[in-house]
Amino acid sequence: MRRKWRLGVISACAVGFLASTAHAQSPAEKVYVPPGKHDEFYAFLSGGFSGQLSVYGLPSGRLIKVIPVFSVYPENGYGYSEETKPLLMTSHGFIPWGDTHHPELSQTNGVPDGRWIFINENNTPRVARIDLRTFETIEILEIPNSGGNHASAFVTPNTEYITAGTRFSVPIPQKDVPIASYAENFKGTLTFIRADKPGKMEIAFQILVPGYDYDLAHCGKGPSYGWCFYTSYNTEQAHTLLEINASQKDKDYIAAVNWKRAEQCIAEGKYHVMKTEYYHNYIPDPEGDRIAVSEVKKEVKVIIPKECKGVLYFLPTPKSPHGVDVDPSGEYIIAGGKLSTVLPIHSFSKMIKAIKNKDFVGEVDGIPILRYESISYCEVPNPCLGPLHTEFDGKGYAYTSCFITSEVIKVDYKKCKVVDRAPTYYAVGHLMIPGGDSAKPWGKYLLPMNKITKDRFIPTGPELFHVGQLYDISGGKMQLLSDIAEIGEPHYAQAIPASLVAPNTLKIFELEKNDHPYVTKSEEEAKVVRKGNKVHIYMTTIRSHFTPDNIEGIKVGDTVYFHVTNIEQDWDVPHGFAIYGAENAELLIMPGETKTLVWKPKKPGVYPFYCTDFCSALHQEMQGYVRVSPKGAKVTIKYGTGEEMKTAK
Ligand code: K7E
Ligand code: CUA
Repeated sequence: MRRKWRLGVISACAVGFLASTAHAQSPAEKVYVPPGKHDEFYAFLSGGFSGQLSVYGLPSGRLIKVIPVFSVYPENGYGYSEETKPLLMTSHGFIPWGDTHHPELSQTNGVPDGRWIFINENNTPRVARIDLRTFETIEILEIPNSGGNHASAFVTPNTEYITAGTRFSVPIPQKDVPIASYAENFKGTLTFIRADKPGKMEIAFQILVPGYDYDLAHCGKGPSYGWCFYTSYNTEQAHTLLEINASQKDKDYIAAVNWKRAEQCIAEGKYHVMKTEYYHNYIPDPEGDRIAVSEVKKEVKVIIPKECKGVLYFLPTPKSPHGVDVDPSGEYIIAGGKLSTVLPIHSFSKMIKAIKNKDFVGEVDGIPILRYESISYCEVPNPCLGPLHTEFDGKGYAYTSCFITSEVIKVDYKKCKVVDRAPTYYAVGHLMIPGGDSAKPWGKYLLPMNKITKDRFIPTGPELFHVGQLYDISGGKMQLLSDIAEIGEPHYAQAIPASLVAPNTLKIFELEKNDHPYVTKSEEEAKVVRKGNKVHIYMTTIRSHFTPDNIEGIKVGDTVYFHVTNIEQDWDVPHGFAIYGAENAELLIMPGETKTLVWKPKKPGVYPFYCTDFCSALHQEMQGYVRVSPKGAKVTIKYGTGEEMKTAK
């Protein structure tokens, strides 16, 4: 804007010069965010096998946060503190690790709204909600009757639901059967989870589907509002050597679910209640006591498609499709095809017409299979090899990643032709455009995330960070701007203008609102309480000391709970807490919050503890001692800071 205005007041000769430099702005200028300036977008990249979610600024590519979700995180005590441990509970016990694939921002009217971001866990099927006021995980729901929760966590346009699909079919309900009985015993489920209220995630229903692998999903919008689409592969139902046995058929299916119809069937009682067990973990009061709780759920509602006509159709799709992506208008459904040489595009309106006309070529378990020719909008000719995933720029173009040929293609999808292509280095998986799977993409940038890094960074031994590559897509041709080092293996990502998130972020937790049962709101209230062999230490931190910082009377055999309240009320002043020999992690306590670390000292002695976060010029002085006496010793509890020791009552 500013540049244009300037053009009006300078000479014609300079106009030509300026205009051309404006167009030729170098990649370095396009990604340079000067010190002290902020990025335009938040980008959220899944961590893959790191189990976390990484937050980057775009266009700079600066890593600005790692949000622990499904893996413990010693850096801040996530999964180690008593307050956060319940988040990682499952029907298989406490699980310290997960595999995250697909983050998805909450939406209002099909547009990301910056309230929450959801992400799936593939290995022990779960979904999580991250609050974007605090950038922390506040809720995790386990998904029963599932194996490999991959087609997840995609949202419907008003975050009515997030959806989930089984990558690995399993016996449902689980039972001890020969693996070779796959075809008769194994099934998949497509799950709809109520997600519009924090702390209230709930499985609304599951749809029982044939035993295929359900890979990816996206939900419809606009005219296709009320529908979600899932790719499947292994319709051959192989249970061994899938690389050959699951690649026999020319076409697999996209499962098209009418979730409005499913809601009717639930209302009409056309479902089964299945006994099962799964965990719902959440923080009921994220600005109060901030303590996570676990609830065990015992049943789910299951819809069987042949008993709920119209809930599910199969769309034949070539060949072992991977991604399924719905364009901003909601009409075009683009599938990947890992082994396909064309890029198939289905038409939603043609699908509806085919359903009306009963234009079926067969059925499986009462699920009609639509005629491919009747639903196909077109097949983009000569796209590339191994098309996987597609995002949209909102200007009529689709960008598809091609794994085998390591490139991104730009497709004018209404005209069904490739208009640009750019190499990626190397073996690209997902790609991401800000808002690129929503009804109103912001466009501007494209971030393909590659599986192989090779020569992009100075070597770091056998393992290299994955590389994401930022492209400018505002012009006619894609322009590579920069390489970004990624944590773990990002699969999918999301991005949103910072202006939709930053103003809502919290700077502190108000000490006033902290109603943790072991909160200590002032140094005067600090104390040590023994209850049998459990010792509760009510401790405060403030620059630059702990209260109490000397504690005696602990004995071998005790379980010691350090309940540490950070009584600071300033932004960005956490204190850390670590004690010698503790078998867990540190605590990193935000202003106004209480966190609890459990310690079981094993040997008599005097144990130092200290603040781990360099919080002031006197941070190195922020330390203390705990005296541990032998089991049965007659040492009484005493504690204090800088004064006479108090005695516990
Ligand atoms: Cu293609 Cu898990 Cu979405 Cu990896 S998935 S790339
Ligand atoms: Cu508190 Cu360092």
